Amino acid sequence: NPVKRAAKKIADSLRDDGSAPSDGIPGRPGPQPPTVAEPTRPREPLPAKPDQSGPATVSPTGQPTGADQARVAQSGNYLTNAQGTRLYDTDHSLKAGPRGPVLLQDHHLREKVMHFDHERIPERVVHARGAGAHGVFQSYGTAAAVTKAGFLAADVETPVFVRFSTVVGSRGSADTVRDTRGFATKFYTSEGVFDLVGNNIPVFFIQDAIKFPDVVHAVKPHPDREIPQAQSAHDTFWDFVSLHTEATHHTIFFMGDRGIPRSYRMMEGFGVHTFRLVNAEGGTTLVKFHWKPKLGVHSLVWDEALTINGVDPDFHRRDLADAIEAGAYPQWELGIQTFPDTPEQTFEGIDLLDPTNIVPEELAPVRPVGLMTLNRNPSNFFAETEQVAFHVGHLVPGIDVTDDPLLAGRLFSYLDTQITRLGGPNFPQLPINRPQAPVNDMLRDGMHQTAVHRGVAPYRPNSLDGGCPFTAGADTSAFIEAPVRIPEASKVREAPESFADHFSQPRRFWLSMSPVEREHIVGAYTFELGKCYEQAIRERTLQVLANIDPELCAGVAAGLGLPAPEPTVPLADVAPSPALSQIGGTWPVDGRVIGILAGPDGDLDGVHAVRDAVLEAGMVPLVVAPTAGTLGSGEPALTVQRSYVTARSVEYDAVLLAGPPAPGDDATGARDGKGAPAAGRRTAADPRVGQLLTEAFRHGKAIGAWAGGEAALEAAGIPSDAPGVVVADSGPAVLDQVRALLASHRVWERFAPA
Ligand code: HDD
Repeated sequence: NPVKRAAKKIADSLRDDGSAPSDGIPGRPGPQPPTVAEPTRPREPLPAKPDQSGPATVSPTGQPTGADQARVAQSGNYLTNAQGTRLYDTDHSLKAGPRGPVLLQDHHLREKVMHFDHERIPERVVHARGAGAHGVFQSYGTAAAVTKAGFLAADVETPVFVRFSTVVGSRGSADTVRDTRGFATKFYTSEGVFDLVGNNIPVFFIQDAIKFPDVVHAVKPHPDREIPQAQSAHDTFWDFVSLHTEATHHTIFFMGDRGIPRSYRMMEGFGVHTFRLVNAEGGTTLVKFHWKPKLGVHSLVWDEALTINGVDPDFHRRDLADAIEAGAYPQWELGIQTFPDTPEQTFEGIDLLDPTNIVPEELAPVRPVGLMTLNRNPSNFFAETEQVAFHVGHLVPGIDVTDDPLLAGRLFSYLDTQITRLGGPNFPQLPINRPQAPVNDMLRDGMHQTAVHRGVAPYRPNSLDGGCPFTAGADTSAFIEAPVRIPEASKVREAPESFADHFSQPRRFWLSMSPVEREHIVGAYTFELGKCYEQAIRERTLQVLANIDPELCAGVAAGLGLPAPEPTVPLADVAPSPALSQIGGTWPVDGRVIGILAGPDGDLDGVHAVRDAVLEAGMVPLVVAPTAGTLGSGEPALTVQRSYVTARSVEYDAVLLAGPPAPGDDATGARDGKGAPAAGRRTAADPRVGQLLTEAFRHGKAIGAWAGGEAALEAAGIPSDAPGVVVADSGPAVLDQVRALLASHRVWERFAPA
């Protein structure tokens, strides 16, 4: 009888084990198993038992499977279905005859359409539009005294992935809208992943995370019509920030030029909150993180940003990818401002737990601790840039959080949001999120589990897996929270009194701006409020501006045709922080784009020479001509990168005219006797050249001309002795001077207030 045989087999095996009751009846006392104490020393997890194994890592046909599959997702010569079965047709559904009904048994059709139906995942609720890049972080070791973080020790190289983003717009919105930019960095350190999830603005709209849904609901499109897209210029945003005045500092920052960066490569980044560093002796220091771009901090001008939104909505994304592809790797230094970790957690009277505050660099200098270089573009936008999941709670030993109430809420939100966005709790297993340190957690199962865990005891304490995994200690790189003393207190829903000053820091920002930057800020507020319908919102915002500075308020009030109110608080007596201004220095010109306008009659040898010199200087030359194709017959012929149809000045940092280019479609007449455009007026004759030049001039860009190019300037009404306009004998001579102008980013004199 097979049942009896099986029962005897089980009974025998139990007896062999010594664990069966003496009389074979379960529950009766008998010989007990040897006691297994919980092991006390770490060792590798037990090897899999002989009958335990996950999927083979190499299939019988030699194909990697399992974990390696992620790296070889597209391999082999033949189209297959998702199960690896080769397909002979992917263009026709399986039908009963060519005109017959489609058959339900067509698995390929169902699989293909099912997968397509689910290709989109929910976009990020904020920061939906972004662009990413891989790189390395090289530490200088200068932070070693204040933190034991391994990746900040001397001369350690750590892989990184960075995602830049706008905040408000959806995934398909334009890059150059006025907005804060996200600057999130994932460090794949040997002690686990550290995420620095920052912005290009050093302060935030709110002091407490409980207000985040409010500020985001206010800035997102109106719920009834879902307009405007990716804009703060509407009633609900200004309604909120004029009532919730702790937003004033962040708002003036992004009404300033930082709201429209020239490039992701030319933005600062900030950790915003104060964090806590812990050193090898357990000593703690408060810290603010800063990213300083090697190329300087530069912005667009508003009119330029508006044009780019239409002409090239992917402007920032393209700029980043092109620069990396061309080898012009963007670089940032990571810097720290450090403050003594006193019980008050203030520095020079500034509350360090209030994320609407900066500490001026003049009071606490930013000390460089390492260099980040972005040197590799993602190979798949979705797999990497879209699926990357950042979290302020991804910390490593040596870096800890503070009690900033905004940070506390973020520590919850970033884990939570990924459950919806990435479909379950196993998002850390996605290739872009995988730590590069060994992972030995006790998290199991769940949606999209791709790990094939071994062992039987994902719990602690255990004896069955030899007690593994073991917990580490301070000497074995464990993350141990700094034992910060919590002052005795009652539970309250309150902010500290020190959070109540909403105007002195915005005033410092305003006073730190140059006249040109102030003019831009006045223009930005005037534009945004001009887009609001509610008069009460405009008036209330003017009151906020009056509390920052009367000149700012008067400028905006004049633009809105409203009276400027008097301040309702005493104007703060604060010193400016020159480090906040973007104007006044000179920076490298790497990766700057030079448009070179030429026609067949232009000085093509000169264009060749200038092109070479531009490349030599690490900049990007783009030859612009009336039509696409090539220019001239010389060897090598000049490839035209932009025709008059596709060229707009907003793409270039400077424009050069290499003699009179031939006309495109001459729209304005000016013909000679044979119907051809009149010599010398040819360049001028094409309205698109005129538009390109006047735009570039208006946007404060350097313009250069030689070999007759001056005629086009004259026709466009641009005086050849205007600031930033260079006329010389040869292309290279022009380029030399233009290059010097580019080092200051723009020809600022052109914006001088009247
Ligand atoms: Fe946030 C995304 C930066 C406050 C909730 N945030 C997100 C990203 C950046 C920031 C750069 C995009 C990350 C990426 O590229 O995937 N956020 C900040 C900064 C803040 C801040 C600098 C203040 C100092 N955020 C903040 C608060 C909350 C959130 C107070 C919620 C209480 N943030 C989120 C989020 C997002 C996010 C909803 C959306 C997608 C994601 O997290 O992964 O959880």
